[in-house]
Amino acid sequence: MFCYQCQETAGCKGCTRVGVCGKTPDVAAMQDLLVFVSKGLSAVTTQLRKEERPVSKEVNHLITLNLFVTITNANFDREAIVARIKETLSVKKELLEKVKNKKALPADALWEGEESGFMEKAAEVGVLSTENEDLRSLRELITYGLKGLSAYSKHANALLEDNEAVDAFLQRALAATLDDSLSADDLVALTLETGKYGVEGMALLDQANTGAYGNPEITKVKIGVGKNPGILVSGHDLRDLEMLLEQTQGTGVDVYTHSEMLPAHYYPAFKKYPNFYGNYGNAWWKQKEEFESFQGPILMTTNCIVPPKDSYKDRMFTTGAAGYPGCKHIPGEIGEKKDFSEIIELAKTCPAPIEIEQGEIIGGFAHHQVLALADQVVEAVKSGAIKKFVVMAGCDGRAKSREYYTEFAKALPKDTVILTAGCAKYKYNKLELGDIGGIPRVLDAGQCNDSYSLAVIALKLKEVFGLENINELPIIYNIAWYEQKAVIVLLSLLYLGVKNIHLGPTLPAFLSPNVAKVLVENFGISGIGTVEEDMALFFGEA
Ligand code: FS2
Ligand code: SF4
Repeated sequence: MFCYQCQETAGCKGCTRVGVCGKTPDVAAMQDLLVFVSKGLSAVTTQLRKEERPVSKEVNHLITLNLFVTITNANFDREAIVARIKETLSVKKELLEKVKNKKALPADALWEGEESGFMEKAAEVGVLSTENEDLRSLRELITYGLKGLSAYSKHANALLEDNEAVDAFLQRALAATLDDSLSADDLVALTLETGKYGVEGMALLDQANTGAYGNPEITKVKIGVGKNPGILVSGHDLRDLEMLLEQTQGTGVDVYTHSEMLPAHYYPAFKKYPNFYGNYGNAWWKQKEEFESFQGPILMTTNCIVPPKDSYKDRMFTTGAAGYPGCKHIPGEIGEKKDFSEIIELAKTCPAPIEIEQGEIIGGFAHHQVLALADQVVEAVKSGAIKKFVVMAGCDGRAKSREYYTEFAKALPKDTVILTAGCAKYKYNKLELGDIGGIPRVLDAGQCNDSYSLAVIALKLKEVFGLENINELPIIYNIAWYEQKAVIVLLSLLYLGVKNIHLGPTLPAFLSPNVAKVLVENFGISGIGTVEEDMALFFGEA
């Protein structure tokens, strides 16, 4: 196997024996093949669109879910992945018959095969099959961005929102990674275009989430526990959470969020459920301890899954793109009502969660709420009470080097405000960093996709201050990344013209020296230093 798509890749180079995430070589092979056949299907759909033939939403959804399944920590279930490869090949075969000009298709798009030949084919089509390291780097950068975009599209689709232009681009770009005639310059241009559609994809999801559940508002979320048994919901899918909340009414079972599901508490629509208790635990990587002490069933609606311990494996469930062998998967297509009764019945037999924390945390600072406070914020900037905003969005992870983010947050001057989104916030959201004239010093916009909110806020501030360029704002970008959704967020920020982003704790292994040089020269991207060095760099003081 060879995989280097996430920040925790072995030795900052690539996982070759087994994934640091727990992905085994046979699962890695099937994920490589699923990406490959999705590229083939995308070449076919792209040609059909060129021939002005329609492509159905179901096919769009198949491709986005395929990519989502291959995101880090989403799906470890070989059988489920094999089933998706077979379905993709069968859909492709059907669509191929409708293509008039088959000669326009790359040979890879014509590949067919039986399960007995899947391992052999997978060995030919992995990341290293592109020999030139710069082309490989760009192809993978685009593919990882598209994986992130697929995740966001899929969440919007679950709320019955679609954007054909986003799907058409996603498939065109995916197919382009099979095209040997494209130069490095062509692929750089396609990388930036991926960022453009990243913004559209996040805007679509923002519209889907706020349309269905209202605009996030300032909310205090309990982090202690109640006396009832509970169900812990992790991942990012708000529609799954909604269905679970509906089905748990009157059952005596409370629902808790975990990790990236925390921001669900900020939406008005979920506040009407009396059993929506609070948030339990921290970012994804602490789940081994926290799922054990939770004592009740856990529903993983997406990544990030850590291979479960036997002590709670039989009470861990997956749904949607998520999967783990031996954990029950709750089925349900887009638009269908999922049946969570088995989880609820199990919860009734479980003890209440063991308390691991007490108190409350505050969040809900997505664009609508922050813009409602715009006068206060602008006044604080004009008076000098707020000197700088620091965007510290992104992901959390296991690496010890990520303690940098806690120390960085603690060391920030008291006249700075952190803007955050994603699970990166768990490194500092319980630190009690205080407020500036009533504005909390950590403003949590929501999940990683709500980084879109941070861009909307920046664009609005640019307008209010009458600036020409987004980079003239007093905003520092110090982003933590882990998996591929962070890649689409990064490409989206680059598309919006944001320069001098600091990315850590390490730069992606999939950036070849030449590709990294392009990003440094054109966008001023850099890594992080020590907290002391970075304080001096950003604020001129140690
Ligand atoms: Fe965190 Fe994992 Fe949100 Fe990533 S829970 S690293 O999926 O997308 O962020
Ligand atoms: Fe390694 Fe990350 Fe790939 Fe897992 S997803 S195999 S940890 S590079």
